[in-house]
Amino acid sequence: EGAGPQEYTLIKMEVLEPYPSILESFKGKKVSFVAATLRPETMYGQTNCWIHPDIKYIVFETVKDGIFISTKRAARNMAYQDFTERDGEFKILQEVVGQNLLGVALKSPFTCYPKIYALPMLTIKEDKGTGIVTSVPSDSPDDYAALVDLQKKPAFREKYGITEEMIMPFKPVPILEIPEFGNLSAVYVYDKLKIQSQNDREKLTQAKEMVYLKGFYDGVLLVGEYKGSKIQDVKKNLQNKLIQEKSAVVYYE
Ligand code: A2H
Repeated sequence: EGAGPQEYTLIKMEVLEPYPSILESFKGKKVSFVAATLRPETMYGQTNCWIHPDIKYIVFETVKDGIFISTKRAARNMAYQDFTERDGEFKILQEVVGQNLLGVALKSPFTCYPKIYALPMLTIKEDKGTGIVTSVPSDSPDDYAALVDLQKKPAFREKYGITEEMIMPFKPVPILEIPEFGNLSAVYVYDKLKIQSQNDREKLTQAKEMVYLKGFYDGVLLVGEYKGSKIQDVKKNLQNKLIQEKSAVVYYE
């Protein structure tokens, strides 16, 4: 990893009723899955949330933002960044294995889909961010590959109790135009490199490199209040907007 700390935007994905039985004791309280992203300007294109079925997550209380779900490791980091009452301390309200969070309905900022679902992704790393990822299949090759896996493999869906209604209506949304790659850049590189699945790691790394730099320097927003602007000029403004409306917070690790 690089020299200094990495800044992430933590997106608060709010759990919608009905709460899954595992979260029943939090009924009536605001509970958010928190997802670490480097790309706050892409939140218009969220179609779902990614959870690793085998990772252990915890439920804990923050001072200003309600109840969060993340890995314990991320909670500890947050406790040193003024998220909790006492520096470095956090109280585990509950532990929950990812599998039990799959299929949960969520409300997330900026996306055109009023309700999105928590779905399984097997390449999530336990030691990065919160262990929860927000999915933007239009612009993230990893997200697009994982979504296609679920769409074309019924056995994979069924193993985790994921229904068609949680996946099929959620098409990638054109939110950024990138010269040469068009307005669904992740779909373009996925097809171009003939990526087969979320486990196609080499090609996915190549795909990410292809879209990332080009997107950052030449990408133009197609939606929202900064429609027509270059990403590099408005990325910070969009992060600030999410923070001001209390849909996101800044987090370092
Ligand atoms: B990004 P870096 Cl549109 N395991 O957000 C695997 N991936 C994780 C993760 C974890 N524990 N935590 C965060 N991430 C993802 C948006 C996005 C992202 C787009 C395009 C590229 C992209 C929507 N998903 O990331 O290793 C999150 O996905 C390309 C790398 O710190 C986060 O930003 O560089 C990014 O990886 C952080 O990865």
